[in-house]
Amino acid sequence: MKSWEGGPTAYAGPTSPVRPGRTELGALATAPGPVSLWLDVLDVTIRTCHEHGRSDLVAWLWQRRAQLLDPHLRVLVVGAAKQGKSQLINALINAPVCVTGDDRGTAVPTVVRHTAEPTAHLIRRAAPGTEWTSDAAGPQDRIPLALDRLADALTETLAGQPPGSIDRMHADVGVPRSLLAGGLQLIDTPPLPGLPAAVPAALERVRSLVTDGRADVVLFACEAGRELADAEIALLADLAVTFPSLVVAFTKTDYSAHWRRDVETNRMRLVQAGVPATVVPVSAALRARAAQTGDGTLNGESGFPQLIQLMQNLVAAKPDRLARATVGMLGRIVTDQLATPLRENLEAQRAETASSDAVTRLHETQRRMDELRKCTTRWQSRLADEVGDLMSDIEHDLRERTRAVIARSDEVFTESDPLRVWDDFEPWLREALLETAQTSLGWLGERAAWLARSVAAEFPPELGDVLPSWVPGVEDLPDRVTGLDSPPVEKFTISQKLFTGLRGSYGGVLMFGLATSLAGMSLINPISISGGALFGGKSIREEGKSLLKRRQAAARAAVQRHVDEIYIGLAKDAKDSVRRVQRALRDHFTSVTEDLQEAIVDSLRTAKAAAEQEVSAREARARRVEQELIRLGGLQKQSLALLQAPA
Ligand SMILES: Nc1nc2c(ncn2[C@@H]2O[C@H](COP(=O)(O)OP(=O)(O)OP(=O)(O)O)[C@@H](O)[C@H]2O)c(=O)[nH]1
Ligand SMILES: [Mg+2]
Repeated sequence: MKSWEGGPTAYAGPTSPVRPGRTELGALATAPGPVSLWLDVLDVTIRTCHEHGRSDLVAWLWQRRAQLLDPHLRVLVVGAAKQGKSQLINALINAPVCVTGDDRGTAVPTVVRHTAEPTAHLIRRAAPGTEWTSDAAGPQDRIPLALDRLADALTETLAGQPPGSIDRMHADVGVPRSLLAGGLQLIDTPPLPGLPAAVPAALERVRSLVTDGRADVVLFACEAGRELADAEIALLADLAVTFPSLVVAFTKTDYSAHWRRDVETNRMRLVQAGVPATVVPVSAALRARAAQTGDGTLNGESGFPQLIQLMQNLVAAKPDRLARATVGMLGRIVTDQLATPLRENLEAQRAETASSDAVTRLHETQRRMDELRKCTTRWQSRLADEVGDLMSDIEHDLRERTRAVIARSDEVFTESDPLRVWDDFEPWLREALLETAQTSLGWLGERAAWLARSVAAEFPPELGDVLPSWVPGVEDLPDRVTGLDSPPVEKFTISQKLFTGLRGSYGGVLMFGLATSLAGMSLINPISISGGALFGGKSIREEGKSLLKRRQAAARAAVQRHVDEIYIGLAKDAKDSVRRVQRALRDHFTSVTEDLQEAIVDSLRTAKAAAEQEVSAREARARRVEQELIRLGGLQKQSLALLQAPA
């Protein structure tokens, strides 16, 4: 091809015909060698997206598939305003087909392609997203533009269009150029909004441009005299994810004295940002002058021969290397997008394992089982402790009460003669002992009921009322309180009194008789008889007192023995009762525990089965997800292999 071709009708060289069969998808799909390889990977990727229900990705990949099978290489020229985009295209084909100038810019995308005869139309598409092709609209929506004053004609025609319709318009320019005849199509675009200051709007716009413009290659234009802005680097980094061939053209090199230094700085920045782009410095002004003067050296200095070579290489690379690399990138992105929700799903499943209903129920049931075990130990200890306390308390109570009865009896028999008071004392004693027995055993009943409640309190409250329906009592005790016969008492009979009186008076008579005999009186005289009577009376009184004391002591001893016997009997009855209560409560609470244990074991079995079922279902789900992730990993590997395949 010539380095330049002047004017839209100046093309004289042979056009490169479109290779036969390359436009037909079927022909390419079945083509042997590398084509079928990347196409196979792409088709598997599309199928996988379909299986994952990602219709958005399917549509996107179908569009890229059709595009890759299209032999044309569509180069989308983008960038900030006034960076020389339109001039670059004009200079590439040496024809003023794109609107340029400081006073007016590009208003609608302009597709510049090869035609045998120059043509220019403004095309009104059915919808903004409709493909920018020459046949994107019917004849009534194809507005012819004057070829000799194309830029003015386009500007004027656009000015006459209803507001809001510009979004659905693009210009379609056909020129006979050998460069374009190879299948290259150049697309000029309006400036990206927000650049070079901010990236979001530009990013959104460039994404819709590459989709609607069916771009194969993106050429980003930037003036050579400045550094790429951060927003521009970010935008290029985003494009580099889906476009294996990014070209950054530094324009207007004639305008900047230090363009080489600036271009190197920008190249370094791109490398540092990880943007694999081919950097081409160009000057449209030098190219135009070279075309006018026919100066080959100047044309070389303009940088356009390198750019043309690059474009031709890309056209040649499209069916194989470029398509492979594109499919590799698409495969990597798509498999990542498909794998992300699967990985999240896997994570969520793992998180669910700890918090699932069945597992929570299982843990809760195990906790209840542990609680029941602890509770069993607690209530058994509580029962044993309380029974021990009750035994000692009841014995002590009985002992105290019977001691009080004995003390009262002692008082009675210290002051009174058992002979006289026994008939009144004996009923009192029986009554007092009966009352003691009733009070102590009644208290024992209350303590037994309290004991039952205190053992029941050791069970967790959520189990409800575990008290026995019966009240542990102390019924059917033998009647231990019996009557007490009068103890055998020594009575002071008349003959004993007479004998004691005579024995006492004998001494008195003798003593006084001997004393009075000294006075010459006989041994038996009135004085000695009086003395004898005195001594006899005293002996009778002393003997009477001594007999009373012996009776009282005998009565006290008899009462004490009697009360002790009753105490021993009552204490035995009380202890037996406590043991009976203990056995009854132990049996009751053991049966309550067994019932609870049975119920918990049942629910433990059910919860375990449910948890196991859930775990195995989850594991099966996780296995499926993992297998799918492995499959996606394999697909991604194939895609990466396409990226790394030698050119
Ligand atoms: N000196 C010099 N000026 C240039 C060169 N390329 C473009 N220009 C000038 O830069 C200005 C803008 O050029 P355009 O090609 O319209 O820039 P653009 O990026 O298409 O502008 P918009 O369409 O508004 O985004 C015009 O005045 C051009 O003449 C160049 O290589 N050298
Ligand atoms: Mg422009």
